[in-house]
Amino acid sequence: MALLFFSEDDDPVAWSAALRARLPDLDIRIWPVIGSPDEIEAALVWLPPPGLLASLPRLRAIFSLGAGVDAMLRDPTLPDLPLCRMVDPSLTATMAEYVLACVLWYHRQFDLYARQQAERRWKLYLPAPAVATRVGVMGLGVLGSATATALAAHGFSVRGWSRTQRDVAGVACFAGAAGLEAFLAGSDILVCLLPLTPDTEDLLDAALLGRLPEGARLIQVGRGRQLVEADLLAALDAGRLAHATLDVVREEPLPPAHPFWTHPRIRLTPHAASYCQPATGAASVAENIRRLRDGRPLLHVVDRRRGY
Ligand code: NDP
Ligand code: OXD
Repeated sequence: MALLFFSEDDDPVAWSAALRARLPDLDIRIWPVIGSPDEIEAALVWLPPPGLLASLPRLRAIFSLGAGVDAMLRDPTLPDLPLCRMVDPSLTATMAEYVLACVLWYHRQFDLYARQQAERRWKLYLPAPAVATRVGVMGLGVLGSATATALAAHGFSVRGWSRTQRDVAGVACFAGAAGLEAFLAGSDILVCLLPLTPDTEDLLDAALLGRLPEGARLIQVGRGRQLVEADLLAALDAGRLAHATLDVVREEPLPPAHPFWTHPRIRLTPHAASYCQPATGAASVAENIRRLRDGRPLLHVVDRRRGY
């Protein structure tokens, strides 16, 4: 079986080595040197150009190098084959670490102190205990539940929101439209870890941000298209929101003239919150290749009707 590898962000050499360590006979074709397209039966990809997967006549399964598959699902030519998303301990651990770091930064008022430094002001605010900071995590899936658990372990008061009711130890769980208002009302720091679907596109708008407590902070690590950017700017400029950390934006890379670059209450990272290490990620891909060869059910198959 030949596997196509396509990614402009991931290291094909490291991935090939990690996969061959588990499947020594695997024939890996790294784009654009793919040989005969009709020999390729599986594809391991991140942001493949639309039409690439449809050009492989004997393709049987698609493995995503990322957890979110929204970009692939937007390709109208995407073959109707099992699409498996990435579930990997390093992706999960780095996301929990990133969000914990951001929450700690807000909890210890580093955003306030950064503004004070710019004004040459020296004023102490006594630190509050972690339990006094209420963090709301939108999305309680693989990444959201691990992140909420890490925040709770640090002592924060954590709540989570999902489509269906979840049960995460140490986390107050809310679900669906009925639970959203109460969830938001108790989120001093809102973390978005939702997949991008028709239901979550533009979800973070003026109405939603207006339901957060006055002076709340936002950590956006889901997908850029979930946030109405003009509504965030309005909420920050009106003082309704105190600050936002954005790892994902509607257009990546962020265009040079975009107001986010210089906004004093926005901190940006370049879609860097979490990363799947080949050394660990290859284990789940190799397992799925074994299952594909043996005709067994694949792991982490996306439900295309739900969009995640
Ligand atoms: P999962 O599929 O495991 O979890 C998704 C969660 O979102 C579930 O709890 C689901 O609810 C909830 N959800 C989905 N739709 C809705 C909705 N309409 N209303 C309420 N809740 C909803 O995904 P992961 O945790 O693995 O990944 C989440 C997202 O994180 C990815 O799709 C990607 O966009 C983003 N991501 C960002 C990265 C970065 O570096 N910035 C890196 C990796 C991922 P339910 O439990 O009921 O199904
Ligand atoms: C992902 C990402 O979805 O890195 O894995 O955004």
